[in-house]
Amino acid sequence: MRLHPEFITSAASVAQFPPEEAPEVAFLGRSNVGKSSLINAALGQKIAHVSSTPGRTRTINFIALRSKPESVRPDLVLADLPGYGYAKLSREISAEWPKFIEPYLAEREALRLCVCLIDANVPAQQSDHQLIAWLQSQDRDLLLVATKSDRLSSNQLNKALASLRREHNVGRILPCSVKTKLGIAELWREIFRVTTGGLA
Ligand SMILES: Nc1nc2c(ncn2[C@@H]2O[C@H](COP(=O)(O)OP(=O)(O)OP(=O)(O)O)[C@@H](O)[C@H]2O)c(=O)[nH]1
Ligand SMILES: [Mg+2]
Repeated sequence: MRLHPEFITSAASVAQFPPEEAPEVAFLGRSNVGKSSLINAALGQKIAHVSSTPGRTRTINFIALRSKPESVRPDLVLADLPGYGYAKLSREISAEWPKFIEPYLAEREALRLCVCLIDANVPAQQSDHQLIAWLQSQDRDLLLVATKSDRLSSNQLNKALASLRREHNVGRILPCSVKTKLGIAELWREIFRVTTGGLA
């Protein structure tokens, strides 16, 4: 199915969130982990902003997806969230988190799936662990994705995934790469699996 993406809005407060018209999927992870890149790779279009400067995404950026471009309501909405864990920005991000990011994750009824990105090349991080545990405490559906898998040999990748699964105490982590497109089809299968009903 071809989905037509359209940027909706950038929100920096709860008041700026768009109406809840379709199931939503949030992309979360530390600064520079590859959230915006994965969204673009999944859509086959450069719609989310990618930068080599960590912490570039400072707002929740909403993208509407429609199976028919003329539809008024979207069929699905993707949310690109600000990154966390980057030292230079951590104070500002921690100030923003309770203001609108935590309310989004705790209260947004349309939110069906939190795609949590972790870097396959980096050992388990406390900040990721805290977020994953907090989302679990909120009963959110999670999908853990290991990004930048192209930088590792298959042997290194298997070892890294085993260690990350153990450290984060999760049964499954989906390896992805925007370079080789590894994991992208599986990511869509997961998104459709949890959002069925919202897609005609
Ligand atoms: N090799 C490789 N590089 C990647 C991959 N995904 C992202 N990158 C690179 O990682 C950097 C950060 O990517 P972004 O998509 O901007 O990361 P982000 O998580 O959106 O970052 P913030 O918005 O700052 O939180 C860019 O230089 C990307 O080109 C991947 O699968 N493989
Ligand atoms: Mg980004």
